[in-house]
Amino acid sequence: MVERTLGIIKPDAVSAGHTGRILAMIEEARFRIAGMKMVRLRTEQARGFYDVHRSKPFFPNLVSFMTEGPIVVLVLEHEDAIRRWRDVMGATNPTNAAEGTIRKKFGTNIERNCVHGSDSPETAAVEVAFFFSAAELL
Ligand code: FUP
Repeated sequence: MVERTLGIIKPDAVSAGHTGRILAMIEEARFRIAGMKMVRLRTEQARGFYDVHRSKPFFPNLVSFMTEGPIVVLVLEHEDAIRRWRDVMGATNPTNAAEGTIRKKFGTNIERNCVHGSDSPETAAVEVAFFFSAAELL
């Protein structure tokens, strides 16, 4: 089934100049890019986006990291896109990520792990709508 998922190239990867190489890996994995923009999250937006983690000890660091610079948000389309994008990203902790994954290549640690991906159809729908109107998806 063709699905859409939300991907984010996080501030660490954008500022390090890895955007182009990550986009190349996305295209090599044959995702169709249905939406793409660069934004800088404000604190309240980052808090809202990661609301599910609000009570976690890492939440304040996560919010300050995600607001420290521009991010690239993407809507990626493919059969089984949610799982496929998580496979291409690799494990949350880059240390545990498989060889050849984006997080293995470009992630620094579990907090600065270079990319985000939705984890279910429900969160994908919410996360895509968080950043994109229907008219912005092509
Ligand atoms: P993932 O779906 O792989 O992005 O992982 P999670 O939803 O578990 O975590 C979301 C983000 O919270 C991670 F990308 C980074 C951050 N995080 C931490 O900073 N510390 C942790 O121990 C776990 C997650």
